Amino acid sequence: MNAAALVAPVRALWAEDALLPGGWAREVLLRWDAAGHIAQVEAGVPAPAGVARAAGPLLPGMPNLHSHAFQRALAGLTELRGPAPDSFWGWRQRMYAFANRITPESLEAIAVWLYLEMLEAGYTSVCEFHYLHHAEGGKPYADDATLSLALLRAARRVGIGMTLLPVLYQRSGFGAPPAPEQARFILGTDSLLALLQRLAPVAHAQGAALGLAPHSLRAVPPESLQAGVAGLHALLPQAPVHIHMAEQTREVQECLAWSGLTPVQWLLDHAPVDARWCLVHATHMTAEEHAGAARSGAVAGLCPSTEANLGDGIFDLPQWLAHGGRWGLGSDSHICVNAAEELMLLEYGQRLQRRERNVLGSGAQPQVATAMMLQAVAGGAQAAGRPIAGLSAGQQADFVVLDAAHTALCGLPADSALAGHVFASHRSSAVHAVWVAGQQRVLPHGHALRASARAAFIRARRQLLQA
Ligand code: NGQ
Ligand code: ZN
Repeated sequence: MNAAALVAPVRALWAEDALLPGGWAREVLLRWDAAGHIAQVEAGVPAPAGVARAAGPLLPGMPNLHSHAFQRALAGLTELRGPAPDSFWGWRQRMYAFANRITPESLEAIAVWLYLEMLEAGYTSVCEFHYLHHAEGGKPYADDATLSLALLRAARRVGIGMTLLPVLYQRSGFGAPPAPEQARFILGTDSLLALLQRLAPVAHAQGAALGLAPHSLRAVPPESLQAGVAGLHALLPQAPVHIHMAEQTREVQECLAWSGLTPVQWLLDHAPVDARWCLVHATHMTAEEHAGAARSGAVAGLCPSTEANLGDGIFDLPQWLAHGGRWGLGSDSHICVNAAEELMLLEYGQRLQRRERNVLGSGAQPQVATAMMLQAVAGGAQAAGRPIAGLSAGQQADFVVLDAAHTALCGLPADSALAGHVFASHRSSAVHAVWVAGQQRVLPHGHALRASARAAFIRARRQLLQA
């Protein structure tokens, strides 16, 4: 054996329990290649000498399918009531005021910290729904890619996977011109396609994917939606398309008044919706819309903590699943950055509404946390347009090791340990270690950049609040 072979990294991990796409398996050996892709997953093998043993159950990394990174620095600043009842629309005004102060430097500092928090909480990739294109006041930067590049750089610095979705935004409401506070978001369809072309080599070099996000039917006129999606798929045939849908009942009413159709129905009738699409917050749908949208193959993007925080309503996930619908998780406004907590909230919303228990379990997978995690990973990977669909050969080696010694998990069989992690471990995370593309990014004491990233985030937020 030569010296190089002796120091070659061991690209393997053995776990007593691992959550594979088909369910829990015992004594699992995971091997990956130099590019960070899983080469082999073998169950029922004794721990080989020289291979590290996981400190607890091995889980697939969770894709985060919906993020507006800058909003992390707004968390905590909008939880106060005025004289009138507050709503999503009041929050949005505060959010706009905050968005209009963001600089390239503050955006990068916020995103670095946010993505680090995501990694520490079990998310291994993020779809960034990015609509801040211009400088303060709406003045274009010399390069339209300035803030997009800041986000890609942030992802690369902390080692999280990314799908960057530059946003098409052209209207303040159905048929209405943009408002002054939206000036930073406005980009012509051709400029957006040029931006994607400009970003393609940078994204490719770091293993990131690109897609397009028509912001919403409110914000994008039909001809731009059509041209944007066609242009995207001419450039990148498999690229994902994400859009905000039917989050608030008011927008459903406005869409009806504008077109005679509810938003999801309008989209299904006017756009080539298929498995490349992700419908974010398709909260308010009729029975026909559930059936039609699920049949299209599109992923439903669910953001339980943000949807609760903004008073949106509760997505009817059992109805969606009954039609074979796929779904994934987003942390959206980042009022909560914790994959386990989102799963808990998702199930609890269903329980509270139906006055039942264990709503998202099934005959095939009675363990609710296990069922939710497998579905969210599969749907999240589809929405991301990246090979991150869990622990199987060919997928990226993105995984999370739980701490078997955490009090909420200790002594439990693996499927119950995952339930302990999802329902009972909060504010003292049971995440022990996190790997992305075969590289360990989170150690038992956190991410290597934790102290500096935290300090930079706090500094950036302080400056934004003084601005
Ligand atoms: C956003 N967020 O783009 O950040 C939106 C609010 C809007 C959520 N929908 C703005 N949660 O929808 O017009
Ligand atoms: Zn959103």
